[in-house]
Amino acid sequence: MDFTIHCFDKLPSTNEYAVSKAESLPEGAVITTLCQTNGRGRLGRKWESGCGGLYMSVVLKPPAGADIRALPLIAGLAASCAVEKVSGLKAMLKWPNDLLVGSKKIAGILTESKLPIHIVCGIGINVNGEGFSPELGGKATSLFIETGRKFSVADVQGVTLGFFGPLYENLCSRGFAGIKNGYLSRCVHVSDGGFIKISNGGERAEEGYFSGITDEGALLLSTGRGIKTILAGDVSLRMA
Ligand code: BT5
Repeated sequence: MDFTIHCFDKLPSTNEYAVSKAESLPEGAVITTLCQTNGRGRLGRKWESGCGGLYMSVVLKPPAGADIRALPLIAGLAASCAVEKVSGLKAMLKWPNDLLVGSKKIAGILTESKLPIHIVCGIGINVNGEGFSPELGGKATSLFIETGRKFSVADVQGVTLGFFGPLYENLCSRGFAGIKNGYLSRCVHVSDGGFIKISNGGERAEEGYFSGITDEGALLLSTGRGIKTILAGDVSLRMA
């Protein structure tokens, strides 16, 4: 897949920009900026976006019939592979798409679509940030904080896209089943005892043990009342 990079000094949000222009931009257009003034997280949350981080949104136009429900998972996988390649750090994946180093978040993914055929995949990686606001309560980290080294954000971007392109093409043509083992090999739930709590907006939280990922990218949770298939939600980790 060919990527065309559109680079800005400052934007409110690369996702917001890419979603608003998705119709006229070709597949593979990448919107990137040095900092965001209104970086978005999921469910209306904020993404802290000071200078020195990677903020990019990729415009995707998947072929009709492609099952891309696992897109956030493969974007997380690409980011995890890239973090390891550039820094040697093993960033583990917390379903569906957070990247953690230890218990701290180093990257996040936000997929948004305006129309069913235009999907924007936003990737934020904390690269050279030296600190975060107190609101994050010490729960965020960066490549710099973890290694004491500064990195070229452009390199981190290029390496991330280098992993993302083939994974996305694979997902479109063959689905998530063949990628799943790669995801699981970096999945924190497999290695941490597997006890998790899932909240989903106003709905009652579910608790249970991680029991796998489906071929579509949903999480299987083993609860006292059987195995539940979780399609979306926020996962908190709790060691068993
Ligand atoms: C995410 O949301 O993790 C999705 C983040 C996506 C950011 C990218 S940057 C490029 C593109 N353009 C955008 O506007 N967004 C995307 P969520 O799972 O809802 O996590 C948000 C939560 O993470 C916040 O409520 C904070 O607790 C925490 N947080 C905020 N900024 C952070 C940061 N820089 N590093 C680590 N944690 C952060």
